[in-house]
Amino acid sequence: MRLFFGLSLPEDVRRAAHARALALCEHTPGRYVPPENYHITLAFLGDVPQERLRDAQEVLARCIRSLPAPRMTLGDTGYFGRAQNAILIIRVQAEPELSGLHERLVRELLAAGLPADPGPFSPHITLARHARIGALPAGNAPSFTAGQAHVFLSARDEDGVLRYTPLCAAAFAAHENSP
Ligand code: 3AM
Repeated sequence: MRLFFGLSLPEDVRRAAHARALALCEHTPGRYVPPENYHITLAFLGDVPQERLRDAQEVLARCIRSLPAPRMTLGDTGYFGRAQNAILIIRVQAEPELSGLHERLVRELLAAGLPADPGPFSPHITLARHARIGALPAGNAPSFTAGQAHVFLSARDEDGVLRYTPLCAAAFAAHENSP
């Protein structure tokens, strides 16, 4: 199974990201991602035997349970790759602790004998693939706090569309001021 660790988005942030995608698609054609797939990748594992899913989940839970939930802000719209065939993204501004978390996840995955792509780490939300970049207007820039992290399964559905399914969740440490 093809796995990665990621943060799911609060519903209002998912809506803000989708509104940006809708505003962009006229000038930047591409293969737009279903909004249910929006997430922030923390670490990419790749192919993992099913019997090791629990070990992966334990690495995630161990690495985040003593961390306060990270604060983030939706940043500029941008892209990876070539402007004619790009991955269209929203950059996510986060505290440096998020890069530290990525590095720790990679270290602990490798120590557990699980695969991990070492990076580089660049927090983002993917809006479209195979995009031809045109005007990139600014959009809403809400700040938000991550809720939970998940082990996601990446698999194509029967129509060949890539779907990301959260398999298990892990919680950040409760904040002192939280209810
Ligand atoms: O949908 P996005 O792009 O946000 O970018 C990849 C994708 O997130 C990311 O993991 C998610 C699921 O594929 N990723 C990071 N390193 C990767 C790699 N080596 C990778 N995906 C594939 N191969």
